[in-house]
Amino acid sequence: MAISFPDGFLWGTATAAHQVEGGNWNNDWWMWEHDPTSPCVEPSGDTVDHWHRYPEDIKLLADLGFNTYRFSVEGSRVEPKRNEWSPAALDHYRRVCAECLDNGIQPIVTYHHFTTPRWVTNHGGWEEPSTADLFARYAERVTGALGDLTQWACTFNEPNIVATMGYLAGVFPPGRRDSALRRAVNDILIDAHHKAVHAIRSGPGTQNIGLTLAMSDWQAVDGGESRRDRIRLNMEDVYLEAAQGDDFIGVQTYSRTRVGPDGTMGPEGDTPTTQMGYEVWPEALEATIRYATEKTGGVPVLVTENGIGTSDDEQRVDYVRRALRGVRSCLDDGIDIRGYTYWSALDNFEWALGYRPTFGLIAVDRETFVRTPKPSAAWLGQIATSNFMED
Ligand code: GCO
Repeated sequence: MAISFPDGFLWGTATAAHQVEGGNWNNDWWMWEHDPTSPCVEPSGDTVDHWHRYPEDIKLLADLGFNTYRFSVEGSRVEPKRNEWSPAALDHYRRVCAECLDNGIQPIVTYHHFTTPRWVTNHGGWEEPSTADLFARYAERVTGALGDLTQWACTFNEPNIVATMGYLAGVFPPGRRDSALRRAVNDILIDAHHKAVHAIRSGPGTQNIGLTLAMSDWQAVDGGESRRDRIRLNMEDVYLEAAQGDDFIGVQTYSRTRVGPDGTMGPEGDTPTTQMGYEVWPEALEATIRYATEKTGGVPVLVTENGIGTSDDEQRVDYVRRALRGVRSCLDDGIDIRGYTYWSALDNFEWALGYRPTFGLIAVDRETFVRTPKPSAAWLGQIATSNFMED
């Protein structure tokens, strides 16, 4: 049986500047990677040298059949010091957008994907309310340079992860563990999002503007409902509410999380797990698309990330197939889904876990930088080209 997708459906892959470009030494993550007290297993270094090799990568993605590519702009390159803007860096990202368009690919630009310039961190980072205004200025600059070439803008990638991992769990910079502070950071990030939406809308081009959210299929177990709802409130609900009125909501889903009366529980019984330790649970995508739609009051969905860290490429195909069935079932119920971007285009730097997890459709030799597409790349590219999935 073949499953079809709507005309004009966006099919793509995603990356983030710090995870693929290499040499992003002027941001908080680079400092964190080199801090012996952080949980990082290794530094990012050159990553996969996408900074220089983006033409080859974009061409490869186009040849595979994709019609969109989501990437992020590195703020520490664009504004390396307060009020010192880099026209060369902006020009670089303009060339990336142009390269996409020349290859028949719609760029989806993320303005902030986890990394924050060092000078912003010194200014107080995301605990400092005025950082929201600095971010709006930055959004205005980036839009001034790229707006006429782009139609899709994500202000923040997973602000809920920035707040939760950085200010509650302490595993992302700045390594804090303070639940009141985490809620304050949520508010500042939401303020920054709204200000950036306004700045992007005021600039050149016509953008679909939204934020992307790390979502999970939060499942209550043994009476864990109220605990589950409390966790989800500060993790997802406050952001979904803030996204009402946006042009889209970026759904990013990898697995489910079970919650009992005492809190989150690990994987169940013999459910297989991924390199990240998550349960292999691709059905979570359908559940989270439905939840995002309900909580935003029907804001259109773009699946901005979904994927699996695995060394078994057949398992990757199976995972995506099951996830796409869920997308189809949401479409059947009239939910407005604009596209699907797989995380990730390339094997890359997975934050504190370094280069161990392999999410990519394309493997990279980190000595020679040679790219080798995996069978899953051709499989998903074929779906992208035909807008059909054989199931
Ligand atoms: C995120 C980020 C990506 C990750 C991916 C795999 O969702 O956390 O957008 O940078 O690499 O999710 O964990």
